[in-house]
Amino acid sequence: MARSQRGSTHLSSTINMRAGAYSSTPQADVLSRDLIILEKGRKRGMEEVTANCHGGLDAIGPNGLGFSGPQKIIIDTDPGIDDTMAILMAFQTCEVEVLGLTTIFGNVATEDATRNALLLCELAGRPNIPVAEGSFVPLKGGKPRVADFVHGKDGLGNTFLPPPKTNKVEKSASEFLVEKVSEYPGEVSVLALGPLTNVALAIKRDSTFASKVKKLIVLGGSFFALGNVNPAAEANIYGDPEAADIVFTSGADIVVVGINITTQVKLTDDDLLEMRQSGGKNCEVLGEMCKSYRDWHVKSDGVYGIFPHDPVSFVALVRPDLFKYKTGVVRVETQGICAGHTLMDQGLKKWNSSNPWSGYSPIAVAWTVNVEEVKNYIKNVLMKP
Ligand SMILES: [Ca+2]
Repeated sequence: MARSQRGSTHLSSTINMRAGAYSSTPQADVLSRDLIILEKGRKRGMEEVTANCHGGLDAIGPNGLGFSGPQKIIIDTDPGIDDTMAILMAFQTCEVEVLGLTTIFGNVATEDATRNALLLCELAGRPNIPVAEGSFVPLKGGKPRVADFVHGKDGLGNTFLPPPKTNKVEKSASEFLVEKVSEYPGEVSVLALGPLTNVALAIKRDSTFASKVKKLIVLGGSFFALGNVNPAAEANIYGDPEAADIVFTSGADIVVVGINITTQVKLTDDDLLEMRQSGGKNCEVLGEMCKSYRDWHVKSDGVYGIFPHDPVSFVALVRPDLFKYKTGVVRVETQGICAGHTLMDQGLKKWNSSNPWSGYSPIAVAWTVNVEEVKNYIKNVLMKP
């Protein structure tokens, strides 16, 4: 299938620059290095990466406990700069085995999310990881909301990396999700980092999906706190409120990490500089991507640094002990000025009559976070050489 050719003129000039034609500027040096890293990633086989992973210190699990084998995950994603960080973390974490990436609109259009997902697999030296493209529109149809004003026109901070050499798989995201979860019932967790359209479509496609998925970690919503699209709504849920409501009421084993949690963890300018200078495998390219993302945080939130939303959610998957949770039924408003608002019944009151929260399975909502430990975890994984 044809991929987007948008920006091809700029891409070719970038590639020339990467070949050393303009290596006199610091940015050109960085981009040259990125190209080399990308080429290395393409050449490096998955076997080598896996061998390194399981033969090294990483064979020690969290808290120094024995490592009993990686947990299988699929990342549903709209990369996206913070998605990029979470995906690279997953590839650099031996406690997880990434079965594939599924793509969705959000930070970019779905087509661009697919291109970026393929690129990130190459960058990580995992060109064989399947990437299944997801829905181009939310469940109710219409043009999706795309946050390119936050993540750059390419979704990767306007770094305009050259196009991937690999291709997406033929299956759609929802087909891929159903297939893998059915192949390993009770073993596959899904880390959902964008609007929940693909997951909702998987639930609609297979009525047993919710019971077969091991755990669904969702980055989305804002619980008893302001949103980031407007006072009522957070971007991922706002992107497809109908899908989110289907997922949250599906009966699956769900953990939701809202921006009331993720915005407590900040990677400051000092953290970003430390990471960039660390020699971490992909820290140079991440540093380049984060420039405009950081500037947007200054403008939007007065934060001199970034909120690592997606990486925090990844930590909730691999180190759930670094969070505390409350359980309750969560519904999503799908209409009106509060469309996309997530509201949890905390169980503080016995209602006199049934209401739209009645009768659904409770889900876990991250309530508190160990800020320092989560931040250190993110930095340590990303700064691995
Ligand atoms: Ca995301």
